[in-house]
Amino acid sequence: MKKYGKALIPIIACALMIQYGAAQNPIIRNQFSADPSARVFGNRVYIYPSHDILAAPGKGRVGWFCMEDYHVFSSEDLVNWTDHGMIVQQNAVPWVRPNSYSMWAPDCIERNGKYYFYFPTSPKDTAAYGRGFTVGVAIADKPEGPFVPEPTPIKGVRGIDPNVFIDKDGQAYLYWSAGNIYVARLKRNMLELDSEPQIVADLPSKGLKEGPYLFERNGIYYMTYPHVENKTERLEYATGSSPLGPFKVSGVIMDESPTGCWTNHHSVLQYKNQWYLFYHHNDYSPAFDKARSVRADSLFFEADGSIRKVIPTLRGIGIMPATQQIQIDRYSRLSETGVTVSFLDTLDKFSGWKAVFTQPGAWLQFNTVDLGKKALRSIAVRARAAEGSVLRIHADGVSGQLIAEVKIPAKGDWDTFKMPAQKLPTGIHNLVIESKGRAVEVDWMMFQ
Ligand code: FUB
Repeated sequence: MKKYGKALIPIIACALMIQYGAAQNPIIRNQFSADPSARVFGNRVYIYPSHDILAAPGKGRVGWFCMEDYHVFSSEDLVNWTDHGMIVQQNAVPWVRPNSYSMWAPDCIERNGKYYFYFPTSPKDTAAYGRGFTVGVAIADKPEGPFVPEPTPIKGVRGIDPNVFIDKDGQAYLYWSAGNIYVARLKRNMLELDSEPQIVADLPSKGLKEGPYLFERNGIYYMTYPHVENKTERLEYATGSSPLGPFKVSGVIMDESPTGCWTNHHSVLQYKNQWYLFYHHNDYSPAFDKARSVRADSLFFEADGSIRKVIPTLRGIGIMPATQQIQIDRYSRLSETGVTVSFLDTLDKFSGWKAVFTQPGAWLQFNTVDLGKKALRSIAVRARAAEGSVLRIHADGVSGQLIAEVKIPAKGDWDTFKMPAQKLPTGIHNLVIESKGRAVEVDWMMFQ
């Protein structure tokens, strides 16, 4: 195998690792991200997403997708995510059209200790590779890289959204999309097609289909894909008895985005006995749906192997340690009136959200918080109030055990208010924060 190599190494060596806690949706909180391909490698979940940035004059096409590189993220507890930094950059790949800002949805898979990262983008040599998109590969010895791109893209692939599946017999398949979904066998080197591409049958004949993601469970092969049945994409699946199909359209995994994001793109995995759906919405960019954010929610199968529809949540996945900042605005439930959620700073949306209580008795519930094995002693809440108020924290429901009360003086400025807490329960609980006042904003709470 010819390696293109050394040019990339300095880029990767200076990549920053950032760690932050985000059990809540969206889970990637330091940049826009989309099209998550999530994989279990060793004892961690790795996410290989696309990286949306905002176009500007001379940088991509304003009003359209703008994507110049890829990062990889990982977590062991699904709460604390590490950004391992940039792994592939458009202008460091020899065959990519420079500054094409078209590094669309990727995938990554492991074979024999090597990690193969597949990405679709625009080639500079259109005579050789055609106009539009083709798919290339970068290879690493570790899931977080460094990744070294191959000098040329895979021959014979015209399209986007590569997805790779290795069956139990060791045969690898490459899926991709170009209006329809295509499949071809891959050679054992994972770099060349080993069969003519064929259209995957029998998926819906009308409406765009893209973003294929194939997995197998109990002998059923699930071909999952975003499909425009109505106006925007929803996640659907079809089942079959072979990676090549044919497949029978079997249901909807997730309805169209409630926030109007035209695209959705996903992956499905099992980690520590629970299945998860990774997908995207436009949480940090409600007005522009080409600046998206990766989310995750639990996914369940019925006894007959069908997939129960996933309802997107703010709470997301992972058991939240009580000693980390609990972003209660990512609630599991809330009272019918008297509480809303809005951005903390509309000029810096990555600073997150706040809960705004406007009515005494209003509450938010945040599920599965781990209060630990020994009773914690105090609680801290970051809040501000225009009128003095008291926040009451209950375990397991608004009429459940009162575990702490925090006075918030009418101060006007954000501050962290700490109170000793007595008789805090241990173990995992659904916590409720209830306001006794009518003008309180809360950023987070945590126990110490
Ligand atoms: O992220 C760019 C494109 O949008 C992806 O390749 C599609 O799947 C859609 O999510």
